[in-house]
Amino acid sequence: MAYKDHITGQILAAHLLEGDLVPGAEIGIRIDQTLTQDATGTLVYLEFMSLEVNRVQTKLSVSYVDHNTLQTGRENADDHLFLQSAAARYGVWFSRPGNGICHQVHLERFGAPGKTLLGSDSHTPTAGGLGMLAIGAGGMDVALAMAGAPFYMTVPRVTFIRLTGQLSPWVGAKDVILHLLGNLTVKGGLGKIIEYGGPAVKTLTVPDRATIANMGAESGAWTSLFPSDEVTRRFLAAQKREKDWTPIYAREGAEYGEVIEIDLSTLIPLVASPSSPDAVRPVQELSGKKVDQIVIGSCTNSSYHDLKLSAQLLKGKKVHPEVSLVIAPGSRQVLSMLVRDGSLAHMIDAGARILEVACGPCIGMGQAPPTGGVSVRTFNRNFPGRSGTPDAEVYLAGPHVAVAAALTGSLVHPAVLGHLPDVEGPEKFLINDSMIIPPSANTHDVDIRMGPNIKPLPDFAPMPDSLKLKLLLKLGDNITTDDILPGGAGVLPLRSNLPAISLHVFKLISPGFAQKARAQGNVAILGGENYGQGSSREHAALAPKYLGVHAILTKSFARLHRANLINFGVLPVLITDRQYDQIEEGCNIELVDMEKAVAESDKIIIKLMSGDRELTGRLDLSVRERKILLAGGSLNLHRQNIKSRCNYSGG
Ligand code: MIC
Ligand code: SF4
Repeated sequence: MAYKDHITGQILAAHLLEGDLVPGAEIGIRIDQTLTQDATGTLVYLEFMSLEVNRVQTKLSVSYVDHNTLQTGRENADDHLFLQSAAARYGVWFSRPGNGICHQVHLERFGAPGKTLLGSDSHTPTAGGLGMLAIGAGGMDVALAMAGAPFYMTVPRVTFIRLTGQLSPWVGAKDVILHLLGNLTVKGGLGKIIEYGGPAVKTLTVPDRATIANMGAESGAWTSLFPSDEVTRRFLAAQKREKDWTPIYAREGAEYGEVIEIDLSTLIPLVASPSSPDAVRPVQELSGKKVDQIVIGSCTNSSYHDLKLSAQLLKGKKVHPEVSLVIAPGSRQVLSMLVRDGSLAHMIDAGARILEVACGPCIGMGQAPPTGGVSVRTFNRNFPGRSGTPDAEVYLAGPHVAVAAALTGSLVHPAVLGHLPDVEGPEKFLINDSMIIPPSANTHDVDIRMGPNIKPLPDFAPMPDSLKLKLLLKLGDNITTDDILPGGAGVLPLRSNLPAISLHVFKLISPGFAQKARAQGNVAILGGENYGQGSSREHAALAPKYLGVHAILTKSFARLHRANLINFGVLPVLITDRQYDQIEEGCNIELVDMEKAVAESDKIIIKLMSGDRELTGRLDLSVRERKILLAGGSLNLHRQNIKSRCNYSGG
């Protein structure tokens, strides 16, 4: 069957546990590896604990600490101890704070071609640069995979990106993915896997491929995949992991849903302008625009190659006096190598401010730009407010453009820098895994340490027969999870404390929402296209649910957020453009015979109380999803399953 000929099909077929490989059908696949990061990980481990499984069932599970590393109070430090002790208790590898960003470290030390990886972070697809099927998911789905359950997904359509030509000087991998995002937009990848091939793939290094796969997440795609070839083998060998290499190519005659050709020679330096990763423009069109801040780092562009290149471009020069240049290397391996080869000295001498290896400014953990400031970042997201400064203008770019802006004080074509240094990948990376604690064989007597900020998971009731709801918010298209529940140094430390974090729901776009929802009790939200794009944070579903949000009515959902809503028993209802226009903010609605509709129908009656009109919403749900919703969420369903198992064995 043709679906098995592309790389996607080959890996899915080798991991298929349930269902058929027919695009659009639901399948369950075996997960080989999982990764969690601290900001989503505390919930994952609380969820895993409630599954009552003694030890992770995957081949490898890693818990990283990279997001909440700013310790302005005890909360983050307490969470780190919780995560470290939970890892020790359940047989999970633990990457200590200071070891690096999960995706960068996973690429360096654990990722392997042909395997499956499920991560509680939307940029898990970074490992697709190695030919690994790497998918971002909500924490509950990762906890279940750790417990040995299949991961359920709809069989994606596969888009083939055929790369030809060769990148010109001053153009990098970031420009490839920005170019693609400009065409696809932030919803163009929904329901798809983006697979790369063609004669130019071999000209891209694994870190280049990882940059492209990383930011493919911004298109809404399930993931992105590169072949595993000689370049992959060399990268793994340089990481002393050649044994993990296996070749993977699409077979002759593989059929794709769509083919897009990109001639790399035609690409030019690009930026994504405020405030969406698909608002892509040639940097030259913005030439002369003054900038206040440059940040180089994040899981998109913080590899050794990108930072060595930045250092070479900065060497012997000075940062523009009106610009703050901030650099956060992606991992301790990267930083250590930059120290040894002298790159760090070039950065410091040029005036760069060096941060610890972590997500840092990418998730608003420090380095907010000044009021109305212009910041150029080598990151993957520039959603409004994400930088910590609501009116800042954030541009996304690759390291060439970022360094050129840091030195000249303006957005310019990086060729103004004159000489382009030749930066080759190292023959060997520096290997030192001392900050990664391996799991031990005997884990039973490990105590799990829970600080006072870590609150238990809530109990939710099963789905009621019908529900009367106040439609508290009417929103537009492409609402992000940062809009729903912002990041930043003030909010992130509350990720383990649902009552406290729920007070921040929608605070940037509708101040006072939390209080109003609480007072109201039963609430619905109306959205446009692509509701919930962005992060995997299940808090963006769980915290609204905690406040009483029981249904989201919208034209379409982002894949990850939709799964999180279902996992927490929030009903996703699809509506048409016309229906969207007919529903007003503040109105009262009734979801008539909701329980019956979820059990057996693809439709649900939405009664508009004023004017007594009825609309018919659409329920696009699998049998499995219906069961979860009826139980009041995934946790309830699994608790019920555990109970019936115990009753059975007890009886
Ligand atoms: C992000 O880049 O938005 C994050 C922060 O890494 C999130 C995860 C989170 O919210 O903790 C993601 O991408 O999933
Ligand atoms: Fe961290 Fe930013 Fe990457 Fe998210 S996108 S994992 S916050 S570096």
